[in-house]
Amino acid sequence: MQGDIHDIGKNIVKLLLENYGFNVIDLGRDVAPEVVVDTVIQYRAPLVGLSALMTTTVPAMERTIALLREKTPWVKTLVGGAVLTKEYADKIGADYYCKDAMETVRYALAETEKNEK
Ligand code: B12
Repeated sequence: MQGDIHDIGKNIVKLLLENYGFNVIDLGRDVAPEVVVDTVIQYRAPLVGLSALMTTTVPAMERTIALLREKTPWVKTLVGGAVLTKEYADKIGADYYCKDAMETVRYALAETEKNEK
């Protein structure tokens, strides 16, 4: 998220998703909400993963989700990172919370199956 330079967990999530055949567009770290929205529009992405490791960067996650809801209503938001919980993810309006990389893969596979039906 904007203001957050932690990226080890995000990189692991990306690596595992790619190993399972997903095409991942990695925006790196410290990313403004508008950049996330513009990228989702450009690629018509079906799923966005957002990572926050600090309590101070969770508000930027909430802003990003709100902007995505407004501008790209089709996209599903998936959040993770050490400071998040399922309850907090629900509170900030995320579609799903994953505690680790493998859970992220399972969610992405389930979503793909749903979209193919
Ligand atoms: C490594 C580290 C750093 C490294 C980061 C290197 C890097 N390139 O990422 C460095 C030294 C640079 C760093 C800097 C800072 N850090 Co630091 N850091 C850590 C530390 C020790 C480990 C984080 C980590 O990489 N864990 C390993 C990975 C694999 O786990 P993970 O990130 O949780 O990811 C997993 C899951 O959460 C999940 N996941 C993660 N992202 C996503 C995304 C999605 C979409 C999904 C689905 C899942 C998912 O899957 C991952 C794999 O299983 C944590 C402590 C901790 N226990 O978390 C502190 C910690 C996060 N840091 C902290 C702080 C305060 C800072 C600094 C502000 C310190 C300072 N005063 O300068 C700066 C931050 C500057 C900034 N603007 O961001 C605090 C945050 C406190 C808080 N609650 O807000 C922590 C918790 C330490 C502490 N106890 O105080 N840090």
